[in-house]
Amino acid sequence: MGEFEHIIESARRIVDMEVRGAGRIARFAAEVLMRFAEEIEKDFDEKMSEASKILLNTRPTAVSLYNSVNYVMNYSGDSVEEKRKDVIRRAREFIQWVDSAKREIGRIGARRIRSGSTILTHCNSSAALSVIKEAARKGDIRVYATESRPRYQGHITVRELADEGIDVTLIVDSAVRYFMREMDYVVVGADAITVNGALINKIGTSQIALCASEARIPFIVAAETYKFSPKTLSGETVVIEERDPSEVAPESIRKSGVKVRNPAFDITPRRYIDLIVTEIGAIPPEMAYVVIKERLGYTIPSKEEITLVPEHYD
Ligand code: RI2
Repeated sequence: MGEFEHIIESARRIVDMEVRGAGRIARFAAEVLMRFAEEIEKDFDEKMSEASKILLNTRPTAVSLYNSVNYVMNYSGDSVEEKRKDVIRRAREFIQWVDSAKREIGRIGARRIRSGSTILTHCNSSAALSVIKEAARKGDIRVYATESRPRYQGHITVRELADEGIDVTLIVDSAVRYFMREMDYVVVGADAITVNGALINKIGTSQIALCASEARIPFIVAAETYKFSPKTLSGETVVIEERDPSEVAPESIRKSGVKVRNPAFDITPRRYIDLIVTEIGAIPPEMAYVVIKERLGYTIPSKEEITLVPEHYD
C-alpha cells in the first residue's frame, strides 16, 4: 500500500475539498499522476491504472477529472521509460490546456459584458471569475455573489474579487430572486456539460437560471471544453454527488431521526442557457455535441470502457 500513499492522500484532499473547483481538480489529478509515474519501477500499467481508479473515485460529478485522467492515461510506449516519458508529456499538455483555456475564456467572455453592468455569480468558479475579472479590467463592473451553502464557496469568491478591487456584494442563496431585476448578467461556471447542452453546476444554479429567465437576464456559463461529458454521448447520465449530511445539519438534528439530503450539484436544462463560453469560442448549448465529437475526439464507443483521444488542443 505504501507506494499508493501519495495517491490516497491526494484523493482524500479532493474528497475533503481542500482541492476543489472542477478545473483545479482536473489539473491536480494530472500533476499527481505525473509524479506517481516518475516513481514507478515495475508493473507500470497496472499501477497507473490503480492510481487512476483511486483518483476517479473521489468526486463523481467533475467530468473534468475523468477527462484529465483519461487524457494522461492515453499514453503509449514499449518500455517503462517510454511510457513514463509519455505520461509526463501528456500530463504537462493537460495542465497547459487548463491554464490557457481559463485565460482564453476570460478574454472571450469579457467581450460579452458591457461596462457599467452588474453580474450575479454563484459558488466559486475560476472560469466564471476569469470572465468577470477581465470585464472589470476593461470596464466598470459590480458583482453580486451568493454564499453557496453549505460549503460557502461564495466567501472565497467575494474575497478574491475584493482583492482585485472589484465592487462586490455578498447575498444569501435565497435572496437571488429578490435581487435579480438589478442584474444585467448571470455568469456561472460548470462541473459538467452534457451532450444535449445541459449544465451541471453547484446546487442552486438551476433556481438561479429560472429566476434569470423570468427576469430576462442573460445566463452565461464559463466552461472549458474538458468539462464536456463524453460519456453522455453514449447515453450515460452524469452522477450527482451527494455529500455528507454533516455539511448541512448539526448532530442534534441528524441524531433526532430527521433525514438530511445534501446534493452538491443540480441540472440546468439548455433552454435556460444563453451562451457557453469555452476556450474555442462562445457557443450556444446546442453545440455541446459538436464539442464532444470534434474537440474531444469522441466516437460512440463499441466497447464497455472508452478512452479520450483528443486530436488537437492549445
Ligand atoms: P471552476 C465547483 O464545484 C463549482 O460548482 C464551480 O462552479 C465549478 O466547480 C467549476 O469551477 P466544487 O468543487 O473549474 O466547489 O470554474 O464542488 O473553477
